[in-house]
Amino acid sequence: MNVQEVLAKLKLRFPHEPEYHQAVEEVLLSIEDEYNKHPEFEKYNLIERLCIPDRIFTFRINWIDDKGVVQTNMAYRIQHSMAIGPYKGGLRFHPSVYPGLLKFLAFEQTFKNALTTLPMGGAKGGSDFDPKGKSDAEVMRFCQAFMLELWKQIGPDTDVPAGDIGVGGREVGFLFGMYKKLTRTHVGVLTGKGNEFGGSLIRPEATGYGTVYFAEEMLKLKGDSMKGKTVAISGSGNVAQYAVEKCLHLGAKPVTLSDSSGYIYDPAGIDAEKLKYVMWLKEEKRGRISEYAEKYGCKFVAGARPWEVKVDVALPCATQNELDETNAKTLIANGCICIAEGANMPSTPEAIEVIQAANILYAPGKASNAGGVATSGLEMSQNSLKLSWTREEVDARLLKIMQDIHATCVQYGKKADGSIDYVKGANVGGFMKVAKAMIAQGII
Ligand code: NDP
Ligand code: 2IT
Repeated sequence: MNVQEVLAKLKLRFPHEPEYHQAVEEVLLSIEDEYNKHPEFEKYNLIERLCIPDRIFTFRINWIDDKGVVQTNMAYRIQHSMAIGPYKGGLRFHPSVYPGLLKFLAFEQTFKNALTTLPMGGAKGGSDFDPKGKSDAEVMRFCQAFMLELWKQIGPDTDVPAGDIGVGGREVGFLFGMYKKLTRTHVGVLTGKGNEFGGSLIRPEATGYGTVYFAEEMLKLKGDSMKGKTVAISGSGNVAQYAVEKCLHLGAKPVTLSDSSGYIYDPAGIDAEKLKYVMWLKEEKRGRISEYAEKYGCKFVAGARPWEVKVDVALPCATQNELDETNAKTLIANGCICIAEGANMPSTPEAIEVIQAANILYAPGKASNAGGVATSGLEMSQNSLKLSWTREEVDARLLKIMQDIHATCVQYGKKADGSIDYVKGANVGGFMKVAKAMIAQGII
């Protein structure tokens, strides 16, 4: 494989999709050496087959807002790879959603899911619908209209969506309700469901908890731990909230949170009481993080990201490309020793270069945020078994999976000086599993 040739061809074939090109380039560059050791991979044209999704569904959605106006949105489901299990991945509702964004996410998901040790393929979907400022009734009507189109393409053994940005428990509930009404089956077709109707305990916590478990594993290998560390966290949604909670469990001190308007800096630390307020603010009131600064009398920096604060550990948990080269340089100059991504592709390629050159601990999202989809996999297992496990059981399995992913990264990413290239480790580890499965199943 010649990475630049593959990329050039892909860009020509699928122009104007910068996030997709970025995700593919990162993976190809880090698997190149390993790939070229296996002539059979080239013989089966694995790279091209693995970069391009199996299929993409595109559909228009109409729904009626509270004023009686008929609204139109675009929606998509990208089924990327079914090599190792049913298509699996979240749904994103955000105005920035377009096929290129979802293609990057579905591509990443395929390798991430392979790393979890569970049998799940890769997918992603969503819509340019903006849930901000919408009433519960509007969100419900939108979700129902979305499922009215999607239901034929998904199923518990075919494709199992879940949440992502703008899609949480409320939306999954509405989507599940409509699927059930249309098919008259009560099956595990979505994950992140309510506990009363087949959801798994710990699924809401899993991505944030898993990210911090992964950071702890990286630090442990260096004889260190999260205990006593000051932590910058971006975002204030599902992943960020539970990253804060796990930091507190492990004795670390989270000091920042953010949203698309700016970040709060609370040098005293975001404790359990303040976290409870954040959960209420974001999940019930659906307010802005600046209200935290007003309530607790701390700093709110409008239009900025939290990477300028002096911390030991950084956990980007908001969105793609939210940590750039300048941010990376500032974090390192301020003594940051560990970055674990809760979000998908939050660091730009230039930032990753700076971070890796500094040789600090750095985990890419497909390794460190895999706890969310892994616990979705555990939800699927429980649905198939028609039983539910306790919090303790699911949490113990989540921890074990994060430790196993860490071990895979160490296996494939160990450098001559003994340090670990977690980007290479995660990409090669995920790729090898999918590649072997594809070869075994023939040209399909
Ligand atoms: P939520 O919708 O719960 O929260 C998203 C947070 O990120 C909000 O604080 C939001 O602020 C902020 N944000 C979103 N877009 C932007 C933007 N363009 N610029 C600045 N801030 C932004 O989503 P999640 O917490 O579920 O997801 C966060 C990240 O984690 C995403 O990258 C997602 O793909 C990834 N992830 C999620 C998993 C899950 O299980 N939920 C699993 C694995 C990864 P605002 O409200 O102002 O938009
Ligand atoms: O990016 C992700 O891994 C998710 N949004 C979770 C997907 C899932 O199916 O649980």
